[in-house]
Formats: sequence, C-alpha cells, structure tokens
Amino acid sequence: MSYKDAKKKYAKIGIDTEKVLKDLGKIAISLHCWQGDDVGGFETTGGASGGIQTTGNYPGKARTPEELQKDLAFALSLIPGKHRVNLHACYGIHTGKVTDRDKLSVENFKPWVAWAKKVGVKLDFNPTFFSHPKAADGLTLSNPDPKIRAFWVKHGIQCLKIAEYFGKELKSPCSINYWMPDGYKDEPSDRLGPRQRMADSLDKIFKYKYNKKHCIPLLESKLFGIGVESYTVASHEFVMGYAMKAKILGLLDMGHFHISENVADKISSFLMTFGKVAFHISRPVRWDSDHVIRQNDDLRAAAQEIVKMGPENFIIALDYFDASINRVAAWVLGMRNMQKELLKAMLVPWKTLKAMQDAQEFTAQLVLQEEYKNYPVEAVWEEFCRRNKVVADESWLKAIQRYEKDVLSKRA
Ligand code: RNT
Ligand code: ZN
Repeated sequence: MSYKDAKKKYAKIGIDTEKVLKDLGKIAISLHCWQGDDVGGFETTGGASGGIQTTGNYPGKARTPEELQKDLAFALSLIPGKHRVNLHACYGIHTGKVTDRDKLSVENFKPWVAWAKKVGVKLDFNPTFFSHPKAADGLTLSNPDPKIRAFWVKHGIQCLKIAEYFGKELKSPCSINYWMPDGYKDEPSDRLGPRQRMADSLDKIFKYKYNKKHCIPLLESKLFGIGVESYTVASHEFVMGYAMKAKILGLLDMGHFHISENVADKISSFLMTFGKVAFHISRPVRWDSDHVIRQNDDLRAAAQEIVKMGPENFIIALDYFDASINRVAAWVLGMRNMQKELLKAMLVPWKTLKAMQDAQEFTAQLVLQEEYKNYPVEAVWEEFCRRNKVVADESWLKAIQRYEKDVLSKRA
C-alpha cells in the first residue's frame, strides 16, 4: 500500500499520519555505547564484572575510542532520526596512565564531547560500579569497608560533574544512571545493613549540588545477576523508596524483573510517582537480562505505554549486549525495532479504545485491538525512513556486511 492510501485509511480511524511522522521524529533514543565492545571500556582488557556477562566471540569488536566512535557513527547513519549516545565511565579516554574512577574528570571525556558535536548527538552517562579491583567482592556503595565505600562515593560525585559538563556543552540535559551490582550469591544474614549503607552512600553522592538544568540522576533497580542470585541491595523496592525520598528518578530495566512480570504495567505507576519515567529497553531470556530486543509482545506493550503517556515524559535508553553477532547490526536492529514499535503504538486510536473501556464495551475493545494490528504500518514506516534518508527495508544489512568486510574483519 502506498503512503497516500495508508494516510487515508488511518484518517478514517482518526489518526493523522503526518502528525505521527513528526512525533516519531522527535523521539530521541539513547544508544548504549557498551554494545560495541561487550561492556569492555578503555581501562582494562578484562570483561565486565558485577553479574553481567557478554557471551560470544564475533570478530570485529571495537578496541579503541576511535574504533568505537567510528562504529557508532556508522550505526547511527542507518537509523532514522536524531538520537543520543549513552556512555559509561569506563569509556573515559586516558592518555598515558589510566586515571582511577575516583579521579575521573571532564578531561577524560573531552574527546567524546568533541565527537558528539561533530556527529550531532547528545550524550548520556553512567558511573561504572563494576569491572574494577575495588568491586571485586561485588560490593561498592554498600561495602562494609568504609574506605571502599568512600572511593565509590567519590566516583559517583565525579560522574555527576561529568554529566553536568555533557549537558552544558551539548545543550541538552544529560541523564546519569546509577546502577550498582551490589549483592550476594547466597542467602545473606543481614538484608538491612547493606541497604542502609547503600542509602547513606547515595545520600553523600547527591549532596553534591549538581545543576538540575544540565543533568538528571536516575537510579536503576535489579532482581538478580549472574553470581549474585540471592540478594540485590538496590532491589525494586529499595529504588522506588530511595528515589522518591531523594527526589531523583527511578529507572525500570525490562530485564530486571521476574520473567512473568509485565514490566509495561509498572510504567503508569512510575509516571504517577516520579512525573517522568526512565526506561532501559532490553530483553530477558531465562537468566540473561540483556538479549538484543525484538519486536515481541513485551516491547510492544512498553511502547504502547510510552506513546499513551506521552514520549516527552520518558527517558528511553537501550541496554543489551550480544557478542555472538555483528555488534553494529545489534545496535541498528535494536534502535529500528524500538522505533517501529513506537510507530505501531502511535498508529492505534487510543482515545476510541479508552472510551470503549470506560463504557465497558469489552467485545468491541478486544476486536478492534486485534484488527488494528493489521493496519498498514509498513507504508508509514517507509515514508518515515524516506524523509529521514535511510533505507526502510532490510537492505541496511547489506551495508553492515560491507562494513564488516571493509572495516570490522580487519581488526585482528
Ligand atoms: C545491568 C544494568 C545496567 C548495565 C549497564 C552496562 O544489569 O542493566 O544498566 O547493563 O549499566
Ligand atoms: Zn539496565
């Protein structure tokens, strides 16, 4: 079906596809740098710790800041719209000796800002509370050793300064996400103490008077990690409570709940509590929380909630890592999948369906919810890509394969 015909068909159910195209173009998604090198970073050569793991050994992983930046820019060229790039503190750039985490500063991130300006993206940030000797026992901000806690508190504060710098330089508030892997493999005897220490450390970090115009702190919860199966300090309840009290935003990661929980259902409550919702788009598969996202029911449900509650009220970031496939393809596919689900959700007449719910017309509601799934989304997607000068169909894979041959395969 042509875009013109699709436009007419959607108009009949009260949807203005021109407005949809404009609105979709306004949604900036934060692309996670860590898919490009298996959460490696530029400090050590070891893999990630803290209960997260990237499996696979696909050739072509980015080994230097230049390679990562090149891959990111190439991925962005295959994704419609303007987006953001999400950095982790372990991606700081060091000349000579590596600056330790408690001393990281804007100096380590100046080249990233220069790159972001050149490519035309905004930046988001994450302190890195893992892959470090002082996180070797799996405890950072909740560590029983006050010296180790103090080290990580300093890291948390330095990162706030870096986030402020990103926001100010790039003229767009930088969201800075705090995720601490702290937890225990086996049943702890004390569940309260670590949480009290964690809260105390966070208090110390957020005592730093960061400029709210330039950075937005987020706090991410988790259920369990690999090797941290029995107890996570920053659990969902901990995060909800702490974030509310500290007046920062809680972050929902789609991979951090029991497999049968409906994460999309949590969004409306989060919005009521915080006024804004920070979201990590991911896909849990059994005990891995971070597979490449697919256009599945979970993603659809999340996108629908985002659209219904106003995308401007959301901070959307991707979070997964797969080293078993082409890493650049993993980025592009995830971004396009997210955009496609947002588009599908925008092409549903929610006003009509909500009215049916309130009038208790459940038969009509069910029938239409299903029938609308087969409306000509594809024609609108093609138009969106055409206007953004990227290919709409799967031929972007050819570009990836060429890049793999010309660039990635040469990285021994
Ligand atoms: C881990 C969290 C966290 C990380 C990144 C690398 O389970 O989801 O967001 O994936 O910070
Ligand atoms: Zn996450």
